Amino acid sequence: MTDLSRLSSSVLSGDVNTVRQLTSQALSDGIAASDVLALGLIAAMDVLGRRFGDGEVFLPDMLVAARAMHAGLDMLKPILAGAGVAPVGRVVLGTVRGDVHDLGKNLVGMMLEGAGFAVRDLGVDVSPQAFVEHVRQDGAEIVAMSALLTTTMPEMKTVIDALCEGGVRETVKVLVGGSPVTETFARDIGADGFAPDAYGAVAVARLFVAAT
Ligand code: B1M
Repeated sequence: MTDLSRLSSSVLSGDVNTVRQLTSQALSDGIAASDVLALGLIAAMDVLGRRFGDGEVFLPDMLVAARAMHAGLDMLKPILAGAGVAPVGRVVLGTVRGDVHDLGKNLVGMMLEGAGFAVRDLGVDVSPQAFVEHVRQDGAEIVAMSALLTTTMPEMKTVIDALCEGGVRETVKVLVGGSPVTETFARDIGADGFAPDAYGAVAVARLFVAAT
């Protein structure tokens, strides 16, 4: 049986080939994709965050680890996202302006796709105007924003303001998340929902479309 702690260590050391090999092996061993994700890939990021906070690792270490995590995520995506499901709603997704963290946002996108949502992923460092334009273009029912920095969280409010100014606030539900984001913060900025993780994001998005 594949040792998922070895997978975590390979992510931490940025060993892309071993990450691919162990991810594939774990799936062949019958380990659920969600366990490979949580216990192998996300676990590594938690360790990395602690080490970065303690000054034991630096930005380049985080970059190589993130690249290795992407390699594993790419292999899990087809399984986590499922296939050929009719869209149950349209989502415009992005990491807010000034923020380039995308692993959590990508997971949210994958899970939403897996739950049957059509997801327009605008990427990272997304301007408020881009959110508004794509809501209009796609006729989206949900705007989903991710922020990983305390300094970029306020951008979420700026996006909500832009949706109001653009006359589309009433047509969408706004979902926010990311490690520094809390339910209270979400309420304070006028978002419609908050989720602590990608699974929660799907649950909230389902509630949104059920209510329309
Ligand atoms: Co950065 N970074 N980083 N970083 N980085 C953090 C976030 C930090 C907590 C590290 C630390 O200090 N311990 C810290 C933020 C401190 C703060 O603001 N309080 C930090 C910092 C300071 C920075 C820089 C400022 C460092 C510098 O330049 N001095 C810089 C900022 C760059 C920028 O954005 N402008 C920076 C840069 C980077 C890298 C580019 C090197 C890299 C990102 C690579 C990439 O994403 N492609 C990076 C990384 C990897 C991290 C850590 C180590 C890991 C983040 C991650 O991917 N986690 C992180 C420490 C940590 O979080 N442990 C850290 C795994 C991911 C699956 O989890 O994104 O939290 P997460 O997503 C979760 C939930 O939050 C939730 O669901 C996901 C799980 O299911 N979620 C949502 C996320 N979005 C959601 C949206 C939803 C719902 C749920 O609804 C729409």
